[in-house]
Amino acid sequence: MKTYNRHLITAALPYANGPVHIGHLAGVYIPADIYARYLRLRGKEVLFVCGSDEHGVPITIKARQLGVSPQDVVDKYHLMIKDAFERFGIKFDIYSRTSSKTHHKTASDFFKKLYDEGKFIEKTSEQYYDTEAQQFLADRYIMGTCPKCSNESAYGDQCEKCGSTLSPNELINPHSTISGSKPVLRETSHWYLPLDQHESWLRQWILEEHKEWKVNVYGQCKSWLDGGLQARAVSRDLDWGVPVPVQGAEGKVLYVWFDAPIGYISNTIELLPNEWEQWWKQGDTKLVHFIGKDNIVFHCIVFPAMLKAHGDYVLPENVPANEFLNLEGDKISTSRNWAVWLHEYLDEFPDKEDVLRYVLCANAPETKDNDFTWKDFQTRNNSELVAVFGNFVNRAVVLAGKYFEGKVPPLKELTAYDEEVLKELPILRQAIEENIEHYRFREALKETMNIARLGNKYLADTEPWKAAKTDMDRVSTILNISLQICANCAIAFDPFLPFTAQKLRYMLGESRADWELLGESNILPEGHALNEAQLLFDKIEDTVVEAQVNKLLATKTANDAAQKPVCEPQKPACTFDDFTKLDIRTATVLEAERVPKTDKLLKLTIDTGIDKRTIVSGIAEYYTPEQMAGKQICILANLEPRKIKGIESQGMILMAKEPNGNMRFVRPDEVLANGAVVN
Ligand code: B3M
Ligand code: ZN
Repeated sequence: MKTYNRHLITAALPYANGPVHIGHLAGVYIPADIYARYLRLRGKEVLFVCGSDEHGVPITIKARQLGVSPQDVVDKYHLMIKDAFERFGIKFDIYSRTSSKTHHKTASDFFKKLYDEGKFIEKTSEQYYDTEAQQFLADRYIMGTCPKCSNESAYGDQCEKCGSTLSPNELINPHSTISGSKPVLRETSHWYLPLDQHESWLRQWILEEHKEWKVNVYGQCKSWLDGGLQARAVSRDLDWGVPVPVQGAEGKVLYVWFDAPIGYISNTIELLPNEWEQWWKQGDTKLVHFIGKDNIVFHCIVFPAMLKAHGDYVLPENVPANEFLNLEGDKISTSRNWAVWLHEYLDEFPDKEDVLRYVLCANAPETKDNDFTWKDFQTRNNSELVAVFGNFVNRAVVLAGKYFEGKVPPLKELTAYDEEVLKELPILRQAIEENIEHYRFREALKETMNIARLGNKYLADTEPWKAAKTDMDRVSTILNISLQICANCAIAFDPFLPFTAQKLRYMLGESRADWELLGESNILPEGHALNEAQLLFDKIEDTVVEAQVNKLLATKTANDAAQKPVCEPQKPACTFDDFTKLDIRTATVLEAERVPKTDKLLKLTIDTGIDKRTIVSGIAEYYTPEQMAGKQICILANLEPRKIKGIESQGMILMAKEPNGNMRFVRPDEVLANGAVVN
């Protein structure tokens, strides 16, 4: 076993384009914080690094939507995220940001070194360009019709209606969301990290040397590696990010996934300008990245390849990525506002940071996606935190107040049961340590809770309130043991529920948690003075969780309303005379052809029963000429002729338009003679 002298812990840098929600917390920040707090308690040298990820296209899109600058967007969310983490007790050693000067310099220097040493390849490709806005378009800036489901608002990288992954050249009628114009393909050159050249050492390093990585992480890496790695572009044509530090690269920035992980390094530099290299470049540093499953490839393959290409840096020892947390059965989504936002929780549930920490850890998506429900939140609070942990501690401290003037009573004679109970403590300690060290935080929390369960059961079994009538020596022993179990809780819960552990230590008259005492049965000396009992948790009523569920239901209703196409309102009234002016009749399409140089128009030759005539109709998006030929339809025959694209159109085809824009022509339910009048 390798010995490590330093533990460098990173948590994924949240995008500063929205606040943090429970999915982020359960997946990344709570486990990372537990791990860091645990190692600190064990006296290890720990550095826990994070910060906002402030580059990338989504931030520029958000800025454009709001009519502000990208800097305004990241300033707002950076502060909001940083503040919420602090209030929630996520104890980073530094929480900085990628728009900082230090980061720009670090990322730029990193790129430059690789560039100078010929570690990139340069390639030219064709990308969509907006000639009006005079800029290249990221995939997200291109919209058009989805080729799979005809959704007219599909993005260049994805259709959010049918979920297909797309590339911009698959879209029908693509247009730029910046100017609305039709984008053109234009050549551009970029730098690529040739991951294929790193494949063989990556295979050895991950697949052979890190078989202990979590199954989901190892499996994802293996399938990437087995699929064969390809060169990845590390620059983009964009005006927001770290400029590419190469002559002639104006208008290009580092790809956000190139600069973001370097943010871990920059933030360390910002905190420890003189010592950062020890943390990143000495082999006795254990580097662990906490991330969500969508970030696995970047942390296990791309970033290690960057570090290796650069040289000198340590590689991650582990990347304990989690799966996703859903909310009330649905995927958490920032854009659909389907989330429990941390800052709102903190405002709405004052002094209940630890309840959320507890529920999210107890239900963390460590091996599979999991679901957060408000009902489960309430149940875990009421029947675990209140009924077990809180109840036990409260009874022990209150009884010590009642019978022993708030002092730890002496231990008299131990029964076999007492000994059995005390023997459990070191076993539980070991189980907690084992689990934390293997990134099994749910299991670790369960074992921690087992200390409280042990105490709660011990009190219920020994019933000191009954013994008080006959045998005060027995009461003294029971309460001594109970208080020692409380003191064990005050240590073991510290990484998980830091606010509660601190409150509990105050009650026990203890100033700090000393992990080395965990498992012992004589933490509190005889005669040690306790403080007043106070409740660690209180019951959460039905009305409170119902209000939260209702808030979500309101979001759902609003989302559904936004999704559902609305029927056009009824037009103002017309008279029967108005109606009879319209000469609507059946007719048959004899021939159909596209009108050259247009996307929407068909030229139709029609038999109206009265004559044969030409009608130009904007239906080419819905019907091909082949589909129209031979079809019986209805026309407005007496519409004044007008010229369309130089062709005289004598009438109009009647079409029915659905609220989503879909159009179909109207015809009788059986074929009739042409010229039959509709009224
Ligand atoms: N901001 C992606 C995410 O939040 C990204 C993580 C960067 S870690 C270097 O999913
Ligand atoms: Zn689609």
